[in-house]
Amino acid sequence: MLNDEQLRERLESFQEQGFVVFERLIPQERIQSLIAAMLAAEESRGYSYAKTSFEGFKTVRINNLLTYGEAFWDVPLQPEVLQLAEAVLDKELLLSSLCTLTLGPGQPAQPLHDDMQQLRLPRPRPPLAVNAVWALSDFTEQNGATRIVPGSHRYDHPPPYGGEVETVAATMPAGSVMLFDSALWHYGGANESAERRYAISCYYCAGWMRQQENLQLGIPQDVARRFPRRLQELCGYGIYKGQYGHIDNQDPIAMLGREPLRTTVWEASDRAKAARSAGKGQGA
Ligand SMILES: O=C(O)CCC(=O)C(=O)O
Repeated sequence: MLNDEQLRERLESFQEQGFVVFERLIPQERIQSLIAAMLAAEESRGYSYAKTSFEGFKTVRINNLLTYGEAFWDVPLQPEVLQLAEAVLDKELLLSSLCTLTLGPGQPAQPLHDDMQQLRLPRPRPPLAVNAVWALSDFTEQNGATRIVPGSHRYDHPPPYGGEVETVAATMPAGSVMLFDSALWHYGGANESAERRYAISCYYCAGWMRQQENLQLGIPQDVARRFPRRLQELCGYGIYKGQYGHIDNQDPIAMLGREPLRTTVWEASDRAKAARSAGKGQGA
């Protein structure tokens, strides 16, 4: 975990530049086990490439990744990454999507975009989502390291989709994780190497937003029941600010057989009222 000073530094850098890189965060054995799990997932799906230019005709993207085995369950829970994402959004953030980004040789550059291109919200704006790109290969200029425009999350306009602008390649050694604000202008680079570029995108969003993947319906409940509690909460089994996401005033985590801890704002306000009255009674 980051200490207070490290967290403050990272947060300031994230706010200023729109991104932060944690270098060599993931140990070699973990990288290998994730790649092995990704290959097994690909095999189970018949090694199919994506079908749009945005996703990449020579790219394998496996969505709903938590359903492909326990090897992926720790990814959204990686302590330093989650700690920074929580500091940027808040502790009631959600996992928005988890998918592989395996760029095959010959994959052209992705169109320039930001990660909220469909939501035409005013800019600049407070961060609404944070993408954590896990580099499981060395990210190089040649193999398609993500290309970014540092500071562009503060621009007052969105990127011209697919436009040509000056970018820098987010080169980083395997095992590094780059977190960036969803408003940052970026795209996946072209893979001009002979090797695949392995990566995972772990995308978090504010707890009140609709998630990009429908994780409550997309992950079978018997699978979600086996997740650690924090992962269940990240997938949407929780109540944001005691109000958003409740089921008949109950914390939805009860559906997974867990003890509900969160109460709704209405219950909380009655309790606070009762406590205030009890306090007055004692004082009288
Ligand atoms: O593959 C990459 O490096 C970036 C992918 C990306 O930005 C996206 O799919 O939104």
